[in-house]
Amino acid sequence: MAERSHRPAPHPVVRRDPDLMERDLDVIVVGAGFAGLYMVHRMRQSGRSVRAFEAGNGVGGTWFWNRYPGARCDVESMEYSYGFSEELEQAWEWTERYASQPEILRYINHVADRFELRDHIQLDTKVVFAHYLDSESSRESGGTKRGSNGSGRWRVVTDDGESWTAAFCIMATGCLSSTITPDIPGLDSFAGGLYHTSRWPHEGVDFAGKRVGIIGTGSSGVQSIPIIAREAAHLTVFQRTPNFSIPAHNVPLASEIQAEIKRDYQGIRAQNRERAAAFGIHWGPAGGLTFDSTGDERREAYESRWRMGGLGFISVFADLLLDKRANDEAAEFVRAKIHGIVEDPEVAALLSPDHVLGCKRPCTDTGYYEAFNRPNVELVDVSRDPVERITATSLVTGEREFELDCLVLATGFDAMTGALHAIDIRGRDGLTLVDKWSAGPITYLGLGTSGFPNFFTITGPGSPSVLANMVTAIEQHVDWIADCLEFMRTQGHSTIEATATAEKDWVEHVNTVADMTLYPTCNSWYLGANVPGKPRVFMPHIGFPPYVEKCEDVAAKGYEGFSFQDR
Ligand code: NA7
Repeated sequence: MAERSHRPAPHPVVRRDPDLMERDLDVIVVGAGFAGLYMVHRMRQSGRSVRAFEAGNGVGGTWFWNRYPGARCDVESMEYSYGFSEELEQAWEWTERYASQPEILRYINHVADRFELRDHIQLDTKVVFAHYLDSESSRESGGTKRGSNGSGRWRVVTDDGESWTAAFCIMATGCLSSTITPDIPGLDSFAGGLYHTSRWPHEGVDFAGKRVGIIGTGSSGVQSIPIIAREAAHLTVFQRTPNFSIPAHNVPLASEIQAEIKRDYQGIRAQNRERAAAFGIHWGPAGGLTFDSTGDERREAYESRWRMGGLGFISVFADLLLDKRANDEAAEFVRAKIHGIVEDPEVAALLSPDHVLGCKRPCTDTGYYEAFNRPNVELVDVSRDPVERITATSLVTGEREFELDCLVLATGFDAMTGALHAIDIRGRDGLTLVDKWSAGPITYLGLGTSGFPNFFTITGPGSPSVLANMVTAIEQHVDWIADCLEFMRTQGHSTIEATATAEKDWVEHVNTVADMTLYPTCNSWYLGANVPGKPRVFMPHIGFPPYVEKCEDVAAKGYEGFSFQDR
């Protein structure tokens, strides 16, 4: 059935003329979202042969797949955009304070055209495996460069059965791209429309007159619920954990604001790079430590950030994610706001989270809490009365049965490592990435991992990634990798590999920093806690500026912590 879109569609087998293809490349990039596109651009600029493989049938990554109603970025449009080209940033006009998914997708397509990247991107193609050819494994490879049998190169095989080799394999697979479909008995038997927010039908879904259920109240649920509620006859929200949401106060972007930012765009981006998450310079500085202010000052600060809207609320005071007492007070402020918006006090109580504010990524919404005042919206607490099974026509909890025409899964992602582990990646001596990371990801700077020479992850675990403005984090990684490849070329190095000592120290450092904060206190996807059986390890590095400083220092010291081999 066409509507059963939670299962990724099988990728068509595309036949290509083998004579037209260069199979031995300098660089293979996996993924063509923000990271993949910029990596391809930098490689082309440096005159390397490069090919990106992309599973989707268009570029855009996250913004290609997540087409659910209301999908919108929670970082403001003027900041969530590339800064590498002044011409691009001056030419592109954003229309809203927060860009919608269709607008971001248009922007990414514009970038692909403007920098003539499409010839180097192969769509509709999944990478099935990526194996490093050392002297043993290369015997069967058929590779032609470097060692006489292709040793020292990566062999990549795609789902159309084609095989490629390259000196470097660069993963631009995204942090939130491996979708989670919950293991609920009977899900496959549901006869109505079944949709995952991250695999939304391109033609949209007509919910008019339908009884709709939605599982999940993370960002995807929170953004889509108000819109589905307006369209559907009835919407039942199955909530396991409530999430904090701050109103976005999205508005059309005034042309004067846009022009003002463009007058000193590079300067503003530079100032943003000095901030912990690399965005939000216009929020102004955090108000110091919470309890250095009086009660009245604190209340005014919370109110002012609430009026401003969005993720800026989390940086109202500098210690929000460091001091539990400080966090409790800000969280209580948000809970009071929820009770002020939601008319039924029992529903308001159910919607009020009791975890640390910000330890799960807070949502940014338009009319989320208000949606629960509608007569056609019902909130069901499935932490108390869990979902037991799905039938052809209904969702059954321990106590009730809900007849549904459509079911939406807003159930999230196997974040940061899921997309990497979906590919059979093997390094030196056949070591698999899955085995190497069986107790959690081990990386040096989130860029490389020992045993995997010439293998890079863009915004990999151990880098700021999801705790920073993703586009800025991506540009910093791509630039670092491109500079590193240039260094190798001038020095005559053929391989680079993180050392085991450097990555061990780095993983310890990432965890030490996380343990100084309140981040590890709840079951977030930052910790992998949303995936049954996934090791509980805090994956992103907290703090963009010290991370960048470390990366620059490593490079300045001749890539300290990496080892090289020469031709
Ligand atoms: P999230 O934030 O991981 O949210 C997933 C939601 O789905 C969350 O509320 C989960 O509850 C819920 N969930 C998952 N599995 C189940 C089952 N089996 N039963 C009930 N509820 C379930 O994903 P999103 O797509 O919303 O957002 C991801 C990020 O994208 C977001 O943070 C932004 O950065 C953009 P739980 O909390 O696990 O109890």
